[in-house]
Amino acid sequence: MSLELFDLTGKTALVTGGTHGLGMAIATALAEAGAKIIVNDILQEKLDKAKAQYTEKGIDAATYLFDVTNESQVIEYLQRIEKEVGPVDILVNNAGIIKRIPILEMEVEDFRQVLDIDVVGPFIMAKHVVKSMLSRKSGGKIINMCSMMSEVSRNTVSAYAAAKGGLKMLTKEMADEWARFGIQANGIGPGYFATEQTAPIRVGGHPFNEFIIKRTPARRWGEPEELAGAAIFLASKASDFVNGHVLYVDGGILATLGSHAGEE
Ligand code: NAP
Ligand code: GCO
Repeated sequence: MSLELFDLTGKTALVTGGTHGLGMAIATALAEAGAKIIVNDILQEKLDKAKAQYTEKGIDAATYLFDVTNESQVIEYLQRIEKEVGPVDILVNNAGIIKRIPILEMEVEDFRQVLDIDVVGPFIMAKHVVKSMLSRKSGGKIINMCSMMSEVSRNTVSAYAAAKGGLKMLTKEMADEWARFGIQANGIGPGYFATEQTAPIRVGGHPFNEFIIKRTPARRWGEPEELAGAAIFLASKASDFVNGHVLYVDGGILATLGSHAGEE
């Protein structure tokens, strides 16, 4: 019985922003666990490149160009996806952006854009995916990509922290409203992972790189593939009684205040 709990054969998973980074790693893991995968993006060239990369992995990924913040596009494309691929059983709200600007220097529009993509987008996506799940009485899985900033702040990422903190609470709201219908809504909270999004603070000798390595008990950045287990768990039967939980995959960051100089 045990390993069958993690088998996603016959399931269809939509990973927003799944053309690279953590989304591609998660989509790949779900595919390797048996799911049919669909990814979206807002740039056609990234979809084309990703499709070729998935094909090289032996994965037949369906790709769609739409913006998770545009409700009419989301409705249109979810209908197309249902016709062309099949109903979505697993939604991973992965699409997201960050802007690293001190509050006093941040324009309101910048703040709004981060909130729009990082928390309104997941709201729009989940609302319409769940409407289909309810109409089919199929149950389903919602996985929201939270963050260390769902729990703690750091300077210059106010909009992102407000969004990811909100996304954690939205996840709990989703769990509260939908668990009774066999739909589990949970979050994954990655620590610091090596992707395009963190490249500006990780490469080229940026001081943040040394800071975060010391701040992480595992003393390293995470690799996107290290989210596979958490993603498969929250997408599978193995988590059918897990609701409103954020599973942190952070090398131990949230477990500690950090080590002082004498304890390298
Ligand atoms: P990433 O490399 O920046 O990828 C984000 C993806 O989202 C990109 O494919 C991007 O498309 C897409 N996207 C952005 N706006 C969109 C929109 N409006 N509609 C559809 N797709 C959109 O980020 P990542 O590092 O892989 O992180 C993925 C998720 O995990 C994000 O939510 C991030 O906040 C979260 N996270 C990351 C880390 C980390 O250390 N990397 C840690 C914790 C949480 P384009 O490339 O075409 O813009
Ligand atoms: C930053 C990083 C983080 C990570 C992640 C940590 O500038 O601090 O980009 O926000 O992306 O969210 O969990």
